[in-house]
This record gives sequence, C-alpha cells and structure tokens, in this order.
Amino acid sequence: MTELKGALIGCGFFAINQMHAWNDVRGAGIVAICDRDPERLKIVGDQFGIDRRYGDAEALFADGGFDFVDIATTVQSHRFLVELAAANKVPAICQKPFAKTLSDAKAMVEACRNAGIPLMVHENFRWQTPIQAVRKALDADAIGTPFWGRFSFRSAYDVFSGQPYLAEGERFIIEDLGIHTLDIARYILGDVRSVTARTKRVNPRIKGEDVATILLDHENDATSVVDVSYATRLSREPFPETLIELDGSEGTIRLTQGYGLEITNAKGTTTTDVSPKLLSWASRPWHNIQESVYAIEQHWVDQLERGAEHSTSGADNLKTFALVEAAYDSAARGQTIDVGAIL
Ligand code: NAD
Ligand code: 89V
Repeated sequence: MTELKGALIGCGFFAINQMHAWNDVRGAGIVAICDRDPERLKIVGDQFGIDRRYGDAEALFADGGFDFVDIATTVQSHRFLVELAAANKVPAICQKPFAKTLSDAKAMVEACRNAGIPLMVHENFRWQTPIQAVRKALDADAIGTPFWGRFSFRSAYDVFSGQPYLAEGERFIIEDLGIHTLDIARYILGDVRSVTARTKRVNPRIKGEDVATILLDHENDATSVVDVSYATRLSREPFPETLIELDGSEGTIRLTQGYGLEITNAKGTTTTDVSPKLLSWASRPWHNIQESVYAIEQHWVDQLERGAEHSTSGADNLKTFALVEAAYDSAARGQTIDVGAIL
C-alpha cells in the first residue's frame, strides 16, 4: 500500500496525541508540520523527528508534497485553513469545534465540495471503544427500538490547566465538550428535530457556561437528555467518560462509570467490560480519548482508500454543529429550537 503523506497544522496541547496516533496508523504518516509559534514547532518537530517545519500555513501549501492536511489549531483559524486546503485541492481533517458559527461551517463544507476534496471533522468521541460497543449492541437488536436516552458527562476535572483558552471564551461547555456528547446522541439515536436547553455558570473564574442540560427530540420520535457539567465533584472522578442510559422496546442498555456495559432484556442481564486499550503512548485517564484519536485517523485513511464518505464528514458534522447553535439559542431565548429551520 502507498503511504499517504500528511501535513499537520497546529502543534499545541492536543496535537501531541494526533502525532502519536499518526505513527500508529497503517497507510499514512506526517511529513511536514506548521505552527506560528516557533517554540511549539520545535518541540513537536524534535519529538517526532519531522524536519519539514513551517511557521506559516500558506508557505506550507506553496511547497506542497503532501496528500492531506490535519488541522489541529483552535477554532479561530479553522475556516481560513480549511478554505486554504480547498484552494490547494488538498483533502482536509479539521479539529472540532469545526467553526465559530454554523454559517462559517456551511461555507467550509461548500468550499471543499466545490474543490472536490474530502473533508472530515475530527469528532472523535463516537470512535471511543465504549461508544462503539453501545452502537454494536443496538445494531445487534439487543434492546429492540430505543425510545429514550441519556448521554451524560459530569466532572470536576481541571481542564483549564491543559487548555487555558477554555476559561476565556463567552461559550464554554456546549461548544467544547457538549459538542462531543451531542454528536454521540446523534450517532446512537439519530438526527434531531428540536432542541431545548438550559445553561449555567457555576465556576466564577471562567467566562462561559460550565453546566448545560439539553433535551433532544429525535426524528425517529426517541427523546434524549444530554447533560454536561464541569462543576460536579463526585467521590470517583469520571473524566473523560460519557455515561449512557438507553431504554428500548425490548430492554435497556447502561454504559456505567468504569466502562461497564450492562444489557438487560428477556434473556436476563449481561455485563461486559468495554474499557479502551491503553496505547503505548497513552496515559490515564486520557487513554479513552487517545485511543479514539487513533481510530478516527485510521478511519480517515481507510475511507480515502475506499473512496467512501467519512463517518464525521463536514456535511455530517453540520448536523451536530446545528445542535450546538440550537442549544445556545434555546438557552438564551428560553424556547425550543427547530433544527431543520437552521440547517
Ligand atoms: P493549543 O492552543 O494548545 O494549540 C493550538 C496550536 O495551533 C498553537 O500552538 C498555535 O500556535 C497554533 N496555531 C493557531 N493558529 C494557527 C495558524 N493559523 N497557523 C499555524 N498555527 C496556528 O490548542 P489545543 O488544546 O491543542 O486545541 C486544538 C484544537 O483541538 C481545538 O479546536 C480543541 O477544541 C481541539 N481539541 C480536541 C480534542 C478532542 O478530543 N477532539 C481534545 C482537546 C482539544
Ligand atoms: O475533547 C475536548 O475537546 C477537550 C476536553 C475533553 C478536555 O473537553 O477539550
């Protein structure tokens, strides 16, 4: 198999995981990196032995010599960089949150469609081993037709030490973390018709909201609750686990803290350990997320080889991003938002 050559832009906190994962992926490797911060460029270049280093993305594209770009910068630069990739006809992966606004996200999808290049959003949470296990149980008809769900992420983990920018934005938990949880809800229960949300800021040292409760009406008539909090101190810190409850016509599924999958139906109850693997470069408690980074990168390469659409393509991610916009709008106006009307 020919090895695809990738370039990575943005050598910050999370890119280290992306670089490690690219080392493990079959069929691709990173040949060039870019960061406007020379110190970050040196750290990542030296750690991963990458000689081609750029301080400027336009210079990187001008030199070329790569088959895809992996954009690992924060959201402010996503539209510019995705459109730069489209202008150079280079397939692109873009980190979440995909864009600052839904209209930017739509323009980015359009630019890539017009350029004829694949675009995948690095929305990795649906690729976590425990989430995949829930999807497989539903596909195996373990609980019949699901009619209710809860997707819950409640924690007091200090995310601000690694990602200080999270304390600074007007928007916080829905845009940064809830976006993953909303994507999981769509992945498990399907697309969403309407959204009702309430938000709160509990931590006085941050600008945005750190608690959100979101009610989703799915197109298949299932109802779910997405509840996220970084203000919830528990006896056992669950970070970064998403806990799931699903009730179906023939049984129930519970994804419990500590990665237990409990399925109850007419045959009784089974409990399975669906823990993620601890990859050689991973560390607890991040290993769940780190393994999903490897999984989504491998999916990128596999689908490119097949010429097939990615699970979290730009077009698919518009439907997740719309839920983020709808949740903020609902919380601000105290109203239920029709998702179809904004998509
Ligand atoms: P960071 O601030 O640590 O790193 C971003 C890097 O990008 C910085 O080094 C910065 O200098 C560089 N950069 C910014 N704009 C640039 C530009 N135009 N050209 C070149 N370099 C540029 O941020 P981070 O914590 O690594 O987060 C990056 C992205 O990853 C964010 O969008 C964040 O939401 C996302 N993230 C995703 C996950 C996940 O599980 N999917 C986890 C954490 C962070
Ligand atoms: O996945 C993320 O985007 C991260 C974290 C899990 C810490 O919220 O910001």
